[in-house]
Amino acid sequence: MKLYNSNLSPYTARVRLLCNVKGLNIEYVDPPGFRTDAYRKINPIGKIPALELDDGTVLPESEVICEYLEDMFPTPTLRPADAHDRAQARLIARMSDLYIMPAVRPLVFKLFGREISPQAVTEAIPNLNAALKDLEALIGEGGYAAAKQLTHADGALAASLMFVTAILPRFDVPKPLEGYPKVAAYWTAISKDKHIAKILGEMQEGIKKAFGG
Ligand SMILES: N[C@@H](CCC(=O)N[C@@H](CS)C(=O)NCC(=O)O)C(=O)O
Repeated sequence: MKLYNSNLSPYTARVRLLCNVKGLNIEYVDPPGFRTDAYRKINPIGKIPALELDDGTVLPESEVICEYLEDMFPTPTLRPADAHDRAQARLIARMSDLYIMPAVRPLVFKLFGREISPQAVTEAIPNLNAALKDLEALIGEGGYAAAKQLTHADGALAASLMFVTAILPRFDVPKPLEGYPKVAAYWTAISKDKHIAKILGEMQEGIKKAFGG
């Protein structure tokens, strides 16, 4: 199998977490540009990640790819056994995808020099604070996002928080997790998990390469 990947991307990082934990033999390749005609022929959405299966089928969307890898390669698993814990893991992964990442995205686009409205940039930090406030109320305690064990939610959330803590200081918010003690404690604890540390290190390299610092 082949993963269209970039070390910078939090969405690809969460897929690499599963590949690493499961010991999967997956080739990582650069896409031929984003949203280009050449890449849309491979993945019509034009974004990374996309997983190309051995029969040529291509799966877009990080969540879908993670679920597929869990279904196909169930051992070891990042899905908690208990249904309630699974729901909590899915909830945190969705909060990351639906609220945290969309709040940070305009700032990332701005750093990339993309055309982005001043209003979107102005609204980004309040939107992010609203998302972090909600996360503070729902995040698991004990060092993991859910279930007191490493789950696929940690791939999603830790990668998002890597973006938050690396990007916000470039917009005069040096400590973006200040004011969210449970989220900050989670971030400190999860960064020490060896599988998470690996994907965060790769993201850090990608961020440095793209934006310097
Ligand atoms: N919902 C998608 C989001 C993927 C995404 O936005 N990927 C970014 C890289 S971090 C991308 O490919 N962006 C290209 C673009 O927007 O032009 C997922 O979970 O896979």
